[in-house]
Amino acid sequence: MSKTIIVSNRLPVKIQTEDDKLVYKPSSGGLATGLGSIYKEGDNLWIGWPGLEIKEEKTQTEVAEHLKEESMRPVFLTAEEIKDFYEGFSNETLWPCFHYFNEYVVYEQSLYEAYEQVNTKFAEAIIEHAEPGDTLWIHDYQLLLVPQMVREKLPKISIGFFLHIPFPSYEVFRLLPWRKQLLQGMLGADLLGFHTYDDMRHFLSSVSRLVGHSNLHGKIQLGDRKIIVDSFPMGIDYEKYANSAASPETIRREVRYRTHLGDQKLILSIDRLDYSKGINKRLQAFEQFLEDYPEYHEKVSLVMVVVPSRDQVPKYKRLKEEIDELTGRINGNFGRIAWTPIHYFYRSFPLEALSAFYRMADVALVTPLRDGMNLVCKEFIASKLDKRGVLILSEMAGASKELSDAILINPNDVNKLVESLKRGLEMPEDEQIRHMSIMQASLKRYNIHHWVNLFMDRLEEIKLEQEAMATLRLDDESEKQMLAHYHSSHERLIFLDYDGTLSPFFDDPKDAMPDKELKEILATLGTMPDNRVIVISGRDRKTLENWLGELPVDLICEHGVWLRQQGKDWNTIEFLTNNWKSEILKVLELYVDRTPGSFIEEKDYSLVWHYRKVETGLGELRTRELTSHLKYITTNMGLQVLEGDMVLEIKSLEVNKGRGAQKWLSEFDHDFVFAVGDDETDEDMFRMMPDDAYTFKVGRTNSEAKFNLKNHQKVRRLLRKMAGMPEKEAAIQKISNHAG
Ligand code: GDG
Repeated sequence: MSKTIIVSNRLPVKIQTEDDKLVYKPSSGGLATGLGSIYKEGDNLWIGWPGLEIKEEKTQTEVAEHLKEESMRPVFLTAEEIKDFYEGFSNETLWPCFHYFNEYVVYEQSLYEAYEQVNTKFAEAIIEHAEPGDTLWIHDYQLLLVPQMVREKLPKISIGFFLHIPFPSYEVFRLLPWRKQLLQGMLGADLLGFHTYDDMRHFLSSVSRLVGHSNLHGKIQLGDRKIIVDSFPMGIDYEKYANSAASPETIRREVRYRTHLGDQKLILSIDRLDYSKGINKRLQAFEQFLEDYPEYHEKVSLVMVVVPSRDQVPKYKRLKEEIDELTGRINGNFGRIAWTPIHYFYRSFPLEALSAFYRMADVALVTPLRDGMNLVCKEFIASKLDKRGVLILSEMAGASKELSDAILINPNDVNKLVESLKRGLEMPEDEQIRHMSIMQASLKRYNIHHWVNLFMDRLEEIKLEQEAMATLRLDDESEKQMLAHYHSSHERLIFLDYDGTLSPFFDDPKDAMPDKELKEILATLGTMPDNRVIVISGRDRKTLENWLGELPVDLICEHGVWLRQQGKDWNTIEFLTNNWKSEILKVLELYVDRTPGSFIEEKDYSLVWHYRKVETGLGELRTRELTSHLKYITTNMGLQVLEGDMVLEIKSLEVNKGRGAQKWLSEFDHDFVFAVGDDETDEDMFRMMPDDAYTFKVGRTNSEAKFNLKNHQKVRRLLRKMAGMPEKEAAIQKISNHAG
């Protein structure tokens, strides 16, 4: 039976040494809770690092045995790997870069090599446990290379990947020397999930600019694999926090804390120690608040929990010192015997203590400078059983996209923060309840289980879609049948599109002239007595005549404006006019002026706007503008606007490849019809073909054609077979054997 394997840097377990013995505690993190329902089922597994260095092989075996019972498979890391892969490349290169702290990024090749090595280790562990048909869900920035590493060994396996931290803008991501490798690593997945639409947009833009894969509505076609990129805002285990807020232990704690704090209003701040969380700015704002509003002295306190994290890293050590200093200064300057402005805790608390803080807080101050999502603000909302309380939330946290009922602030704007604090502390209760109810309803619905289900369902959908596409591929059996039909027939019509079908695309369309192999194929195929080969293209007739005029093929140019049978003169469709051209030309020239790299091609009966050489993104933007502009002005002109591969073509409605092909189909008897093409304009040709025709779409987009061929090389391979020519590799081999 197929299984699901979760992979993350850390396993959902805490292992500690107590009295020389290992003690295992389940992790209570959001991810562990959300995925708990999955990895414990059936044969499912969770693969990851157990969170501490274990040197002795005997202990490793013992740990592995213990974790096996819990459906976990450990990947052990050496002290050096922990230092270079985890503390180094993950936390000193990727973390600051992805959180826009460029000045903190360490660029060091040796750290990247350690990252690659540990990612290989994870990939090997996956390969050891995975079987065809399994589903993998890989998590976070420590494992960006793993999807592709697994894909190479298990090409068919279903892989989902989720990034828990922000994906930075292209302008920032491009600074990394290993940017291409990282993207290619991620692209090994079938589904790539991010917290927000912005993260996904940034990722898609980097993929397009750095590795050259464009996307259509978040779908990237990579060879014959379609990848989906989407946003899945992560939720929390709502019930867990709501229940904990109501538990007797939480209430007992609240009563205890209240006795010490008095009836002051409370502002709450909870974070892991990290420069991305904006703790300093928050303290500055609180300091200014106390300066600006002395009437709040002794009336309000800040409860600040900072959970120790990465404090071996120098930057984090410094940050801790700064926080200590600032807190000391504020308490020193403003404190009174009976009032401590900031209650500062540098440690972690049990869940019930957190819940008590959440319950007691009048205002939660969640002001990260950058945060993938931020779960603390969601937990605060879920804990507010009486719906009283105000959330002040940074726009830079992914959660702000969902929680528009919070007071949203820019964490760098200290004045605004101070003002928001005052507003929050003074917000009327009915307004608090109104906002809180809306946010609670949303978080209840989009909880962690919803998030897990949504992601897994989407991954399954993609796999099904990929399988459906795979059935279109010309398999050996269908190819054999087609060739048998071909050999037994005597009146064959073979329609071949040119660009993208017989020849690859070039930046300059003039460079796509036929090479030696193509000429040989067309000559051989065209000379066979039972064949009539027709090259049917959007190209102008001069070019096609120059390139293919000497070969034994018929030509249909400009999508059917010009037609020529071998040995005869050019023919054209009657009643075609060109009097629309000057008006459209003016519009196109306007767009060329505004779009460096674009140019106009004038054909006898059509105009083409090319944007292959235009800056990525700008070309697509201009095409959308131009298309709607042209569609508007051509409404009553009998013209059509066609989008091709990096081109926009305007021509008479009377002209299309289907009509061109129709002339051959009606004029010549046929017992075998073959048609191949790659773009939208070829669809007209496919539609015109008889039912028993063999129609092929080059590339993997939806089509009227029956089969797919991957690229122009696959087209040539098939045509060589029809022409009875040896396979290309075999031909080369033969020549070299002969020469030898
Ligand atoms: C990364 C992304 C994204 C905190 N103090 C205590 C404690 N916590 C728990 C909170 C919360 C978790 O830690 C912190 O989660 P965040 O989401 O706020 O931040 P990161 O750890 O940076 O997480 C982040 C997240 O991944 C998920 O995708 O939201 O943007 O950076 O659950 O409750 N828990 C306990 N004691 C504490 O003292 N027990």
